[in-house]
This record gives sequence, structure tokens and C-alpha cells, in this order.
Amino acid sequence: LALAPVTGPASSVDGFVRQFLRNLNYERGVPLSASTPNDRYFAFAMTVRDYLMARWLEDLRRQRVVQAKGVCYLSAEYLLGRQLDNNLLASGLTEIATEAMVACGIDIEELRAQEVEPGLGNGGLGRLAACFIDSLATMGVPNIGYGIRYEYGIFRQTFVDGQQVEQPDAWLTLGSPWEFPHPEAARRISFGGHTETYDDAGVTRSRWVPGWDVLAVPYNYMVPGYLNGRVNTLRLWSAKATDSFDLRVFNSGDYEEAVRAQTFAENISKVLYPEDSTPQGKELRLQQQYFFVAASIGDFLEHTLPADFDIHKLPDRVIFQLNDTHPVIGVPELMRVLVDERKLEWDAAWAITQQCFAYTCHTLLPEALEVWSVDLLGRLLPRHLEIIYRINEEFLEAVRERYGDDEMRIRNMSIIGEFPERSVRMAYLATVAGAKVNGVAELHSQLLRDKVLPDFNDFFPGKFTNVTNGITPRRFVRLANPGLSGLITEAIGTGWLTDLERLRELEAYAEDPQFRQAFAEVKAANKRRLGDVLRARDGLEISDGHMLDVMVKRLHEYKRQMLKLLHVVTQYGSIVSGRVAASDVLPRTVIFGAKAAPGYAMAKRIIHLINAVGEVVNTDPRVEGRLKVLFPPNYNVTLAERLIPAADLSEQISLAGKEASGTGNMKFALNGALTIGTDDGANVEIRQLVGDDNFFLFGMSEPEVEALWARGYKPADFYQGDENLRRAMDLIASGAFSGGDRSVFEPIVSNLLYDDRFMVLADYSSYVAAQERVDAAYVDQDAWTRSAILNVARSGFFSSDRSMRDYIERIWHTPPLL
Ligand code: 26Q
Repeated sequence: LALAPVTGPASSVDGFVRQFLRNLNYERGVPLSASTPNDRYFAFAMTVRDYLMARWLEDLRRQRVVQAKGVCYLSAEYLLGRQLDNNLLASGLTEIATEAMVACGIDIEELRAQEVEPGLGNGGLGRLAACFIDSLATMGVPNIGYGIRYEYGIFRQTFVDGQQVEQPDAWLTLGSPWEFPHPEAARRISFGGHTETYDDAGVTRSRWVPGWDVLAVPYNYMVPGYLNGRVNTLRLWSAKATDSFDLRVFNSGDYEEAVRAQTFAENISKVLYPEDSTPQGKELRLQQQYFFVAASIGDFLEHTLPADFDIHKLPDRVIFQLNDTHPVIGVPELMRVLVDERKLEWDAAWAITQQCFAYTCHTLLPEALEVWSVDLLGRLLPRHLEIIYRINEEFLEAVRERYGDDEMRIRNMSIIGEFPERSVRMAYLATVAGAKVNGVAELHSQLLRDKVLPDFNDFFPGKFTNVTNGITPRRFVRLANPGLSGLITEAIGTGWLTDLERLRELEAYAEDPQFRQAFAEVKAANKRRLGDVLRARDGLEISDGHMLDVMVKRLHEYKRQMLKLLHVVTQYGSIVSGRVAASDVLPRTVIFGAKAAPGYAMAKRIIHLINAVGEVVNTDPRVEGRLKVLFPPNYNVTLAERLIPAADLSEQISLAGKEASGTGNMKFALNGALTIGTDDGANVEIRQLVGDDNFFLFGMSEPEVEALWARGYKPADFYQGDENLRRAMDLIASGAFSGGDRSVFEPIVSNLLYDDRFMVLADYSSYVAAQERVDAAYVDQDAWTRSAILNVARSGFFSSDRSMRDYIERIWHTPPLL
């Protein structure tokens, strides 16, 4: 890759040292001798920042001059992970910076450890947004990511007596060297009040008379492309009280009330909602959504576009990509700006709006489809509610024209639902307004089109499409797995990091015993490195020679951590009952990482049970240390970067038809783990690519799931019919993992026996059989390594660069800016 000649203050070891010391002295205000590790981290990060700054300004200038079409990615979440190593890598400064620190006698590891990762997302959706902006920068596509600068990110998880306890994630306590606040560019965002009509030169128009407002202050973050001298922008909004709040002090003399009002306004960007599946319909959440979307659209229209821009040409300049329904309130917002403020005719405004939005859906769970009660929405955003009603009226009119008075169809397609209360269906609004609607894996897109929104697919032929998710190989291969990256580059040369399909060239190396040996050594070294991390972080020990069996993702019943746990309990039960000699069990360490939504009682109980099983299994001498269950708390991006490269086995075991895509599955495959998985989400595509011989498939397919529901699913029948399953369930029910207290985990057991919405029991026997195939395969280490190499070689498709190319081709039509 052509890299512009490295110039600027930090581009030699000497220059880096000088700039570092200057930052330490003049920005931090400390001499090296009196500096803390945090001072040194800040000065170091600022030095990397200084290097990128010229390129950033140049890109901003270029984007202003060229006025090409760009993508505004609207996402309530960005799960960025640590920035330092990524930005060093993108700048090509890693070696220079390392040498510079050696020259200063500074331990660069100590300095790295200072960085607190910005956890501004829940899981897959937020991490996907972070991968996408990395890929766009690397491909030179102009892009702004817009979102919220939460003061508190996803909670820090701790365990007390095996139970999850949440702590606030105060990631900003010591500040962040990566953000650039721009208070001078703050925008006023309004809420509440009422609407009225008025006479505008003979035309009756509506307008919004808001009740209160807040300031949205932008904070910019650099998004550097990989070794291409490009830097895009991530702009996150922070809420601040407006002076109208101060005015109230002046007017009323009620100082306490005024301060309360300020706090109220600033609550909007205070905390990330930690629910990732069953949105609660909280007013503050809707405030967050409107706050960042209105600020972002306003910012783009007024600051990115030239002052004299002909607004009718907006679709030539921008596509607003909606990351799930969270930013969908942007649709009526753009309509309001165009109709009320820019005085466009409704039809013209609607034609523009329909070309400027596209919508990505990330779920299939009906309970996760976002709705807002008309009552709440009307109170908070009365003008937007009017606009939504009009959009719906005109849409249903068109539906009537096409199908006649098919009242059933009209009720089903209405953007306004009536039960259990009158509410706005945000996914429907997004589908009606969006130029395109996409799912995130082939199976998901197909189910979305045929099962979730079939009427819309019929009405809008060609609107539905698929873009299979991807992950950035820069972070999740190059940074997370330097050992493997070195090996790959040695074999096939450079270039694969920006053209991941080139990993195909590794296929031949799978047949090379020396390469296999080297590959296995890298895996072993990654396991030792993980061992060091877990020991230092949590006091946990990984035993030598164990298979590492890893399941990391949010805790949700549909993802079925319980299925994995039932397998552990089955193995444990057969050892302690003497049916299987411990010495005949293939040594395994099972690692879980998962946060539960704080209000999700069943998920929290499952966490408790995993910890309880671990406690018993890990300390029972009869197991002879051949089975271990580890659950490091607070799984996050930083830990993922250590865990994934060390894994032998990747657990992707959701009920078929429930996991939209999954992206962890891709990260594991690209790091040479084999997958045990159902035919769900992107697993389907992974299996097709890596081949059946290199993937452990089990469980019902989606049509089989449907068929079993149709026949009538009785989980107790599966319990009765499978001795292993009965023993495992009985062991849990007996209190064996709760000091004899049978009540603690009873709700889990009875839920599985009498409800089991996600069919854990139905897939149990197939899962256990697949795990036996895993055991058998793992015995032949060399054959396993060969399969692992083939997983890497055949997973190049899952680069987020490819996802971005698909979005560009199918949805955005925004070429790279050369
Ligand atoms: C919505 C409203 C109110 C409060 C919270 C939310 C909310 C927040 C986050 C709802 C959903 C989420 C996150 C969903 C998510 O991460 N989905 C995952 O997206 C991945 C990327 O496409 C997929 O790979 C996963 O399959 C999907 O579960």
C-alpha cells in the first residue's frame, strides 16, 4: 500500500521523542521525572494524534472542496475498544513509537494499560458500527459517523457470590486524549411544547412551538484509515443545558430549581441503556434518539453542505444509514426541516427523504422491534407525531389503491399499531421511508423479507436486500493476533490486511507440515498470553494442554448459554458418578464471557448458575482438573482481543432463526478456531465457505424449528426421552450447585422443562453428539490445525471492507474519494 512519505514531528524516533516530551511538558504540564503513567499515556497518545492531525485536516478540506456524496452513519452505539494501538498501526508509527519509548526508558506496556476503552455500545451492533467506520476510512470513502458521547458506557460487570453486580463505567474520569470538543459548534435541540397552524402568505402551514431545549455539543474523534493517510470523523454529541435554563434562574430567583433543570438537560447523554433486546420504551431513551439524530442531520445540512446548496439535490450528497431503528426519528425530523423550515412542498420533501435514508435491521425477535407509544411521542415531539401520521395516511392510501379495502392487510401494514396501546412501529416507518432495507446475513435477510415484513416486500419490490456483516481485520487479526499475522505475511506477503480474500493463498499451506507446526505454536503462545492476562486480571488459571472452548457474547436465552452449560454438567455428572473415568475425558477449559441486561432476571440467574457450576467443577478432586469453567467478569473489546486468538473452539449455538448474524463467529474463524454451531445467522455462510469438514454443525434448521412449533413443542418429552439430559437437569435441580438449596436455580429448570422458548432441550442431544465429534477431532492435533488453517484461509469474505463494498454497490452508491 502506498503510504505518503512519513513527515511531520513524530515521523522519526528522535522526532517522536521530542514531540512526546513537548506534549508531556506543555500539554500535561509535568516534567518526565515527576510524570505519572497516565501523564505519559496522554503525552504518547497526543503525539500519535499530532501525527494524524495534518491528514485529518487535509481530508476535511478535501471533503469540503469536492462535495462528493458521502455516508452519514447514524448509530446510537459505537463500541470502539482501545484506540492507541489501532491509531499507531494506522499511522505506521508502531516501531518508531516503541523505539522512542525505549529511548526514554519508558515501559510502553504500562502506558498501554492506562487506556480505558470507550464502551459506548452493548455488543454486536455497536461493534459493527466501529468496524464499518474503520473500513470506510481504509477504503477512502468519505464518511461521518454520528452518535452519542455517553458519559457512562456499558456498565462494568462484577460478580458478588457468583451474581452479576453492575458498576458505572466512568470512562471519562481522567479525560480522553482522543476527543476534540467543539463547544462553538453546539446546536440547540428542542423538545415538547405544541404545534400550531399559521398563515404564510395565504398558505396554511404547521409549526412546532417547543417547550424546552438542550445544547448538543459535538466531540470529534479521528478515524484513521490503515496506512493510507486518510482520516475520517466520528462525531459524538454531548448534552449541555442551554442558557434558557440559566434565564429561568434569573426570572424566578429559584436557584435550586434552575440547577435541577440543568441536571435534567444533561441527563440526556449521561448513560448508555444496557438493554440490547427488549427495549423498555423509556422517555429518556427517546430523548437520546432525537437528540443525536436532530443534531446530526442539522449539522450535516448546515455545516457540511455549502450555504447556497440546492436542497433538492440532497440525495446526490448524502445517504443517512440507520443502524437499526434507534435513529428512525430522523425521518420525520428531515421532513420537518424540509417542510416547516425550508418551506418545501410535502411531496417534494417526501421524495427527497425517501432517497436519503436506508435502514439496517439487526433482529428477528418480535419483542425487540422498537415501538413508541403515541402518547409519549406526542408529548415529546408533537410535530414529529403529526408528520408520522401524515406519512402513514399517504402510505395506507397507496396500499388501498393497490389492494383495495383489505382491512386486515392495512391494519398489518399500518405504521401505527393499536395493541396493547396505540404506538408507532419504528421498523415500519424505517421500511416505508428507506430507499433500501437490509438484513445482516443471508438467512436473516431472507427471513426478514419473507416472514417479518412480507407485505412490505410485496408492496416495495426490490427494496429488500442483504449485506452480510463483517469485521475489521486490522483490529481483530493484525492487532489482536500479531503471531498469526506475522505467519500469514511470511507465507503470502503483505496486502491481505486490505484484501482479505487473499487469505485463500493459505489453503496450500494447510498441507505443509512445517506451516502447521508454526501455526500450532502461535495458538499455544496465544493461550499462554491469555493465561497471563486472566491471572493478572482475575486470578484465574488456564491449565496447560487443555482445549479452550469459548462462548463470549451478551447473555440472552436465545443465544443459549444454557445449552453449553448443560454439556458441562453432563460431563461433570458422568465423571463424579463414575460412568466415565476422569482420565478418559478430553481436557477442556470452558470460558464464558457475557453481560446480562440489568433488568433481565433469567439472564442474571443463568450467570449465577454458570459461576456456581464453575465453583463446584473446578474444585472437585474427582475431576482431576480435566474440566474447568472460567467466567472472567466484564467481557469487553479489550478482553475479546486476547480471548479470541487463544480459542480452539468457538461456540455459536443460538436457536436457528434467532441470531440475525453474529460477528464473534467471524472473529473466531479468522483467528483459527473451529466452530460448533447451528445453522443460524452468518454461521450458515461460514460453514458454506470453510466446508462441512471444518465446522461442527448441529441442531434443528430454521424450517425444522418452525415445524416443531407447529407440531407442538413439549420440552418435557425431550427430558424424558434422554437419559443424559435428565441426569444433567436433575443434578442442577438437586441443589448440587447451590449448597443443597433446591430453590435457587429452580426457575431455570422449570423454565426449560415447561416453556423453553428457545428449544434448548430439543437441540441438546444433537449438541452433545457434536461435542463428541469435537473431542474425537481434537485428539488428532495435526488434523485439527489443518482445519483451523482452512478456517482462516476461507474466511476472507468476512472482512468489513467487503461489507462496505456491498453497501456501496447495493445501497449507497458512494465511490471512494481519490
Ligand atoms: C433499543 C431501544 C431501547 C434500549 C435499547 C435498545 C437496543 C440497544 C441495542 C436494542 C438492540 C441493541 C443491540 C442489538 C444488537 O447488537 N444486535 C446484534 O447486531 C449484530 C450486528 O448486526 C448481529 O450480528 C447480532 O446477530 C445481533 O443480535
